[in-house]
Amino acid sequence: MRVSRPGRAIMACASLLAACFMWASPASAHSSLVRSSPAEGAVLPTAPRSITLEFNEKVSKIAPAIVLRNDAEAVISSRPPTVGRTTISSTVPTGLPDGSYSIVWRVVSDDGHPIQGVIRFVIGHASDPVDANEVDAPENSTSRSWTWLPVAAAVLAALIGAALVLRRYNTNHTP
Ligand SMILES: [Cu+2]
Repeated sequence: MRVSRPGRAIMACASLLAACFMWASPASAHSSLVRSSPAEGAVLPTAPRSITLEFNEKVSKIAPAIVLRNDAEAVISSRPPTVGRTTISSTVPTGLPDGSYSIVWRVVSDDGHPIQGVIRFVIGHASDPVDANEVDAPENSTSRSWTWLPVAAAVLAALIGAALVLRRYNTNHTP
């Protein structure tokens, strides 16, 4: 059967989307952050000595990252973290002044998918609260991938519909 060029393009698009869809669907299998020290939103009287993140399952040793930034977005520390079975941790430089800080972390799940997030905390008084809008960093990618899933499904359905209509059109109208 002959399929027109736009028909073929649409079908290629649809199968590409289907691949994305299938890739995204096991999102629930990703590792997720269980707890951290410092905890999100913590107000600490003194600077922490280390940062530890604990996940619900084994994490990969591939390219873990813990980056500590101050409220001016300057990188305070980006030492390569130590990787345990379900944890990553890194030491914190001494002599940190009071203020708001953010920890941007990234780790590869045991299933091979990278996950990342941001943890905000304050050293000193709570009078300088961390503004959630201040840090323009990615949220936990697990929740994000779920939000576009229905959209992808709808687009995929529309494309498959279009491809079917085009195919029927071509079948009926091919001389
Ligand atoms: Cu995964």
